[in-house]
Amino acid sequence: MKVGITCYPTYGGSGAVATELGLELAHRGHEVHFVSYAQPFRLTSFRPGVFFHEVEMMPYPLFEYPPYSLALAVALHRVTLDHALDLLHVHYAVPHATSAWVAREMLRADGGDVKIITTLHGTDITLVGQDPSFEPITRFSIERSDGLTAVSEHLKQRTLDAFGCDGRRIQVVPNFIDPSRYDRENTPCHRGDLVRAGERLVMHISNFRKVKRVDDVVRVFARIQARVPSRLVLIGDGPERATAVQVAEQEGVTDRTMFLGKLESVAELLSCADLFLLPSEEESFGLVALEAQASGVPVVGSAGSGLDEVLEGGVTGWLHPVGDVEAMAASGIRVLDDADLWIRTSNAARERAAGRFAADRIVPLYEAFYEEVMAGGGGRTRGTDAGAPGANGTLEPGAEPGRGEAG
Ligand code: GMT
Repeated sequence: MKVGITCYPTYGGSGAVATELGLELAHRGHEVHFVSYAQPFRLTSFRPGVFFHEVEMMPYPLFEYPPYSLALAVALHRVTLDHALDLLHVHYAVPHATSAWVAREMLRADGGDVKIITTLHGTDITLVGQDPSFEPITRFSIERSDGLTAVSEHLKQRTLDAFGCDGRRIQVVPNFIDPSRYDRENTPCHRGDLVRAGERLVMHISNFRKVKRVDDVVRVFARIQARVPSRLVLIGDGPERATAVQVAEQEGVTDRTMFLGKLESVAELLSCADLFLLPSEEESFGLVALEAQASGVPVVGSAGSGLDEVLEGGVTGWLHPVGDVEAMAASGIRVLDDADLWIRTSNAARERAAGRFAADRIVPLYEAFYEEVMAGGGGRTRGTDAGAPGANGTLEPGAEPGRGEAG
């Protein structure tokens, strides 16, 4: 199949998932064309069957807000025509689903066509997409997609609650990892550069938006390090960094806190972490928590959103109510203090990540969904939608493609 993929190229989960998916698809023989305003941050080297098309924007003094959505629509239209794409798979609804719809309207005006699949990732539904300035067009655009996927049951439900989606079926396809990239034993680790002998390494990775509650990361760490000699390593950057620095000062842990900035290759750092903190307000999935688990790192985070589907509470990590820094710290101290518990949790985390969320199991679910959409399905909810296992729009990881809803 020839697939166009549009995503945000910047540091973040949706761009990471879109890029890894494109690379996996190319590996399986598909031709993949990325279309975005910059090279996605995980698309770093040549891969056969993978192409990147930069969206060109004409600078013009009249534009205080250059119309990127239109330029993207033009690029999607052009790339679809030039490379005879079968489908456009856009990640993050705002504004990508709208640009894809415009591109398809332009194609149809000339007798052409292309299928559109939109993958909902998180704040495109839970935050940005619901803002009154975007809500009607988010609803319109996702309803015009030929297929919709969401990265968790939690996000699917949030989408139905917020947008109703007029009976459209939303296929849940969880995020995935390549287990061989997160091999704790064999990955070179920089532990000696990050902590001293006898200290434990606590880690957080994100784009430091408010939703990530990076201030809580620092508060939880401060309580942990009062009991267990440890250091906090923060990877990423964003608007809440200044707050995190301030809270570290207030809590008296500045000298035990290190900000490493936006690093692309997180596997080698995760492989030397002892604990991962993700106390977000909400996570539709929490890809980074999956990456941490794949690296054998116990995770402590917030309950009540998509993280519940990624972690097995009490087995691969611990989830507590949003903002409950005391409970999160208590779980962190417990697992760092108890070597047997740490080993059990670390092994369980690795097994869960490699067992349920391996690329080999999840990517075929996308391929099956592509086939279904190309065959004209993927849109309306079917009569079988309620009740039967796997008939609620979810393909269980490991389900045989073609046998579940998508078949
Ligand atoms: O929706 C966002 O907040 C942006 C997005 C990103 O690019 O960072 O993150 C979301 O998509 C990821 C990949 O599917 C998920 O793992 C994250 O949980 C999700 N973020 C939120 O829901 C806050």
